[in-house]
Amino acid sequence: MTGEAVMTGEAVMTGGEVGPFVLRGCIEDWAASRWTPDTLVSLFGDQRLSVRFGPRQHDCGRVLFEPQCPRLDASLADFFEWADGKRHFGELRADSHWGYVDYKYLFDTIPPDRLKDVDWTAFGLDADGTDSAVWIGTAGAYTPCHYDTYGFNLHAQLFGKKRWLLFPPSDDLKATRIPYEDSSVFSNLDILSCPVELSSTHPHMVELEPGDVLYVPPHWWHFVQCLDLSISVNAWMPVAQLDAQMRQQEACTRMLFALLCRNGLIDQQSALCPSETETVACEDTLALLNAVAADVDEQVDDLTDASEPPPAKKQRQSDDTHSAFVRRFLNSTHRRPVAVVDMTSLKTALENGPLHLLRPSAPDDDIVPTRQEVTEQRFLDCLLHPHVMSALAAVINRT
Ligand SMILES: O=C(O)CCC(=O)C(=O)O
Repeated sequence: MTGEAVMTGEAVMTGGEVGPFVLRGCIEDWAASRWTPDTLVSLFGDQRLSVRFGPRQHDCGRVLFEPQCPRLDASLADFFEWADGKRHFGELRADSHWGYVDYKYLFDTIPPDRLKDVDWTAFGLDADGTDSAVWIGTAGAYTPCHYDTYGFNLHAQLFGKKRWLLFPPSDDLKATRIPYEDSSVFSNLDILSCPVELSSTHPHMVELEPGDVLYVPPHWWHFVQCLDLSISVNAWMPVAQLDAQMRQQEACTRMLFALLCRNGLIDQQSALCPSETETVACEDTLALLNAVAADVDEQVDDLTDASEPPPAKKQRQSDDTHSAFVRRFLNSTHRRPVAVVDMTSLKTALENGPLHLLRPSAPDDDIVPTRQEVTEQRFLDCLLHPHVMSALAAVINRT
């Protein structure tokens, strides 16, 4: 896909026709491109960071969501010593577990004068380390499959390698809102075991190497895994119109979630993601629902009709960081599209490690997807499904 012809309407908004791509050779000027574990130890000092752990043997069929992982606080120096097998954290040993210092905002963790080590201006974005999160993981560490509700994402690999599996928003990856987070929607599929449900999806796979920057279009599902000791940073950048709509749908989800918790149908403590630090209360959420409705009123409703935008709409589109970014790199020689991968190659890649996959004893060759029984959990997943929230928001906007 080339040229400006496609850069209108929903394709611009969602990255739909463009798909994920890697930019190579664009961060050589970043001081952060020379970051090593030693650099990070000196930047982070003695502060203690929450580390997430998981087993190096994976039980196929079971998604290990973040709230189910053991966590403990450690300094980065202790974490890297643990990764080298020079110390243990109780039962947690580097030969049986992976460890992940995940999703840490740089403005919270490194000295302010070093935030400029990360510099997104070369990408046409007004952002540096202040807007970025860092991810430091040992081989096998992963983030379960999810999509981000807001914005588009740039993820820069600084040290080691990371494998990304991406799926377009139109693929049905069995969304669940439990664990609940305002900014991510998780998949109920255990991607590591390459379940049969993936045969009707469109997996795109790439292994990022130091210096690579991955563009993740809005709402693309992703499963991300460190292949060896890995350091990366990312920034989520806004997509104005889409984000306003999503804020409303997220407020609807939050309201329903709060109602279900209040009535004892969901246990809030075990259902919340670690990033949700506050209790979700109906009263606060109603206020939020009203505040975001005002935002949506200000945005253009119809994302599809952009072939001849009226002047006001044109102005808003040219202001949009996302369309500017995609236009800038569409024909760039630095750009490498991320390719679709067939099921056999996907399965082989996942079986080659870094985790040891424990499959149930029955061979899975003749497994065909069966209609899922409607359990209480599944009913809740359906009730809170993003499609339902989108319909609910549309009804609210009409009334
Ligand atoms: O690197 C990871 O483990 C997850 C990153 C991620 O989900 C993101 O950048 O949106």
